[in-house]
Amino acid sequence: MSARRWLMLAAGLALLLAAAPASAGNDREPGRVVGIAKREFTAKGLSRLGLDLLLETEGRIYAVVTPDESAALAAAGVRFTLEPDRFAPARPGPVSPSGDINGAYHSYPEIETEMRLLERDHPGLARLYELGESLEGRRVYGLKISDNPDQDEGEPAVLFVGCHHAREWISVEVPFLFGRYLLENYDLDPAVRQLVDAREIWVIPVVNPDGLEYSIHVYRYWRKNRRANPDGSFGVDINRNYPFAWGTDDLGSSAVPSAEDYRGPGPSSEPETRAVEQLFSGRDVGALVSFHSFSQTILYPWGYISSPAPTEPELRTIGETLAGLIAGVGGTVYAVGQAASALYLTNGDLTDWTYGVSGIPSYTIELPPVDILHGGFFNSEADIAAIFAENLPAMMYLAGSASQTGFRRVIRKPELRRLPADSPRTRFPGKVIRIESPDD
Ligand code: 0X9
Ligand code: CA
Ligand code: ZN
Repeated sequence: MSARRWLMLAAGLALLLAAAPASAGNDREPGRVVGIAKREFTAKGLSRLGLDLLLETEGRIYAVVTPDESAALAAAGVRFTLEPDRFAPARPGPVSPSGDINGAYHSYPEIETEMRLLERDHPGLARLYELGESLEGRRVYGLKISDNPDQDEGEPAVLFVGCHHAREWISVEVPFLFGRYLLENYDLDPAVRQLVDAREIWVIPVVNPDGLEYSIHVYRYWRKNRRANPDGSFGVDINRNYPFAWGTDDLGSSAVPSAEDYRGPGPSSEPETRAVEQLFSGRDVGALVSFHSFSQTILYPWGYISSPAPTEPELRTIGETLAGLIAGVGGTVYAVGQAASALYLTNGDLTDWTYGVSGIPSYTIELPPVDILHGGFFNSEADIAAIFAENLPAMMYLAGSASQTGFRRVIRKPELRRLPADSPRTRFPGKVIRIESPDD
């Protein structure tokens, strides 16, 4: 299922799940999501209200409103529906021991803590870098895993990136767990040791920290970052913002700010995009995986045109090898194909950019489930370990084979900011989490 087809179903699904109880014990009262007919929205000039617009689909506009705003809508006689903003998991999993609203999944502060612990516990192998800062001031972290991590040993770098899209929570877990696995098994498994010694493995579990927090605390289906657009809507699709074939047409991305695939006002306009770019541009990267969900598909460039990439046979062969390794673990089938034809046209996505500027094998892996009937963006907490396990051999293989395949070159070499051990954690600006309890 493509994201677009999913969008068509989203409103219907929301109604279907409306009866599901919100997770118990929430201590915050975020804004409510309302749906308003587009005709009424336009006729009554509601764009002037500056509501936090989420998306427009099937003739309705969805927005997040504060209690004051919903009272104002009601007073103005606007007909709106109250949409559920959080849903129970599609498949029952164990209740999270922590009782967090995102359960076993990592929120931004949780992943920040974990990344720092990994560096602290494996000082000979791991270094944590701040690649950039999100719009709301959260760090985009990159963890470098290699022997002699303070030295540039000229080893091919391999990047594993997650969470371009806020609601794709499983895409945070897989790269993070891969980093942890390498560090915890370095002394135990010769294959891990060999790999880590010969490579620089970089994991960036959360490219879009502001969106992730918004998806956890306000609106589960949030996709983009949290850019305040001039038309009152929010968000740029970071995976349409990279500077290769950016905005070449309106099929692969949208120029409309409220659209789910809004490409932004210009290439690399978003700090989250630039954070990934500066890591990539400064290193001799040999391969890259950008994790997304869902549909169990391994996609390779091009996404912006349907004609084959210059090294299409190699991209396909490696992709099929990855799929074979995944299926070998527990039988899960991931389809393989060129992004533009197997999925849909995209322009400005990460993998077209990395392939376009350096020719390296670049993959988008759409993690499980296979379709919306199996949960869509909602993986059970119990499935995290299995989804990581089935992807592990493929990640090991790609990292191991990354070498002189592309026409690789270092584009520019910016200095990355190493985090001093005593640097404070990200301070939250408090903008993203709406705490508006009517009782206050
Ligand atoms: O649309 C996307 O950005 C990705 N799919 S998702 O449903 N997770 O949003 C796919 C990107 C595929 N890459 C290319 N087409 N180049
Ligand atoms: Ca090294
Ligand atoms: Zn995605």
